[in-house]
Amino acid sequence: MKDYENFKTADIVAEALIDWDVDVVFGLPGDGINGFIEALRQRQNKIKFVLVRHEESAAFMACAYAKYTKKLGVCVATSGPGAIHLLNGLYDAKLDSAPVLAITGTTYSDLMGSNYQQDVNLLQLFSDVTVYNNRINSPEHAEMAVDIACRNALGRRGVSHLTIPIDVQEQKLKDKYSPHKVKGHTSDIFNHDVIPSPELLSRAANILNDGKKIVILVGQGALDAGDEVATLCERLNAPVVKALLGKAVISDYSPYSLGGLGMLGTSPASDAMNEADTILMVGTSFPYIDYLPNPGQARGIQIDIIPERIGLRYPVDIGLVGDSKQTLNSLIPMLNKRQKKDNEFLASKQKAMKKWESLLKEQGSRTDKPIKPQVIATAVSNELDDDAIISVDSGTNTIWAARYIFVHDKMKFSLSGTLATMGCGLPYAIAAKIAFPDRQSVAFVGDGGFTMLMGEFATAVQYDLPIKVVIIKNNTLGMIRWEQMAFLGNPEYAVEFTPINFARFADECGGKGFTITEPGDVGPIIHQAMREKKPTIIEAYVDPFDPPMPPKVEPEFVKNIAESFAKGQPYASRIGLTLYRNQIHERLRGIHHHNSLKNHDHKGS
Ligand SMILES: Cc1ncc(C[n+]2csc(CCOP(=O)(O)OP(=O)(O)O)c2C)c(N)n1
Ligand SMILES: [Mg+2]
Repeated sequence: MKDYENFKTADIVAEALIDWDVDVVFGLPGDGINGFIEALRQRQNKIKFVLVRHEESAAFMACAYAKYTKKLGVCVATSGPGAIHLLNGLYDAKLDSAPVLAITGTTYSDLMGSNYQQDVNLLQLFSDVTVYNNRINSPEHAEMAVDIACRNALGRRGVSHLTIPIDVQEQKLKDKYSPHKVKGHTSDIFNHDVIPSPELLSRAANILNDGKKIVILVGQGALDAGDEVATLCERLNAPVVKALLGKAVISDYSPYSLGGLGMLGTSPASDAMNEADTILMVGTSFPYIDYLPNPGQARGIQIDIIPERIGLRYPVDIGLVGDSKQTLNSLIPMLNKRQKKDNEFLASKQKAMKKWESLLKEQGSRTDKPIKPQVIATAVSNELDDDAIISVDSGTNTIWAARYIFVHDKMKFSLSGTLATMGCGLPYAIAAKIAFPDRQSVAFVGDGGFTMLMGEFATAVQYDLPIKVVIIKNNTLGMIRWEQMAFLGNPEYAVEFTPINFARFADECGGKGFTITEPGDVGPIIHQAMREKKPTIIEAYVDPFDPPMPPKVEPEFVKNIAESFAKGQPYASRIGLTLYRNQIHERLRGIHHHNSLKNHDHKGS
């Protein structure tokens, strides 16, 4: 507790943030929030202010900062339009349970609700996205409001929002409290150590000890528990499947990893889920429930720090509410160590994984022109430092990154997992570089997503953040082209862009630009670009007709594509040729992994 007598509201808010160890704030000023900006100016040696070009980026950066550091992410915007711009990034934080605090301005308290300039009812607007949403009414109210907002964002893993009327930002604390307020009653203490009861742990251990085909599914909640997950795999001879936000939980090179699950996952991971008799979910709310075992097929145990997440996606037998690392550390000693040879299920999946990896290797080393996007992702993967941080966007680029970028266990990897919004990759990479200046920060993005917030490349230049942005350039909303054809059987519509020279854009911003068009240049250019000292863009021209194939091809997919061709798909012959060539290519090498098209049900049931 500090004595804030004569401090303005804005100063009290800034001081309270410092008490919560906030050391960076992302935002953009305006007359609705200038009082608070002045408080930050006066404390710039304690809190760094990162000026963005679009408030949506500030929210993405706060979200990514929270994801990458596990600390609270904070963003700031002015009343009305600035606050409205934050929303998409805040929803990203909400849907991926990242602790973020948004601070906005609001019009003068005696003009509120009068259709005054930039007068927007922000409490109402932010009510759906937040776990805590409040207006600071006076300096006497400020410290408590910040304490509650920070504790809620961290404790409930979501978004808190505080809005401060312009006049209130300037008011000074006079120690004039209401009759029931007690000065100094609030604190900045936060603790979230949670371990389930020994009784529940032992019931969970019994189920795991009985399992024959155990699969461990990990998500971002297990990012701190990689060592424990590896120990668990060894004890149980069980493979691990990773939700995309949990890609860095365990190395892609681990013999226990079956890679990702779902549309952008691997075929051994899907098979493992189809065959499992026991599933252990750790820190994940992986949304595609059709890729999980059928209800009743497997006994289930779920570890999650958020109680209401238990049983959300799979009818588990036991829910262990707790921190992943601590819970696993309590659970592991209760598990019987299996014989090394008692590993039939694991071994079969490891064998399938070898085949899958040789397919990826084959696809990632093709020399076609136009270049296959998989080749770019593979080359990027080869140039990553052991502790690189990779931020990905939304589109086919997500699939290439998920499959062809291999992470070691010291790396970090993130994206907009549940909201799956475009535009996040660049702001995420900037936040990563600010949080970890000595680590390589790479954004792997599509040209559509990049264009949405490309102004932030100038932010990277302004703050001298030598991030590397790899743009998969297909001049198309690539993912949508395939969705229109393969999901609905329609010809593509409204998916093509006029190209932008991104390499020149990079140079003009004061960074460095590279262009890749020749297959032979892929490795050398990416190698060189990764060593640049300036913020760098590598635009890689790729084949816009290469399909993002799911791990198993459904006949529906083929049927819909044929239908879209029949209805007049404009590039039907080029697409047909690409599909045909890809198939021939893989067949010739005898490593085609897809189940025959006759076996259409990926669940095998
Ligand atoms: C903000 C937003 N708008 C629209 C979408 C729907 N969407 C998903 S992927 C995609 C295409 C992305 O295109 P691009 O960034 O060029 O990546 P590509 O698929 O070509 O790799 C679209 C429009 C979305 N996810 N987010
Ligand atoms: Mg694209």
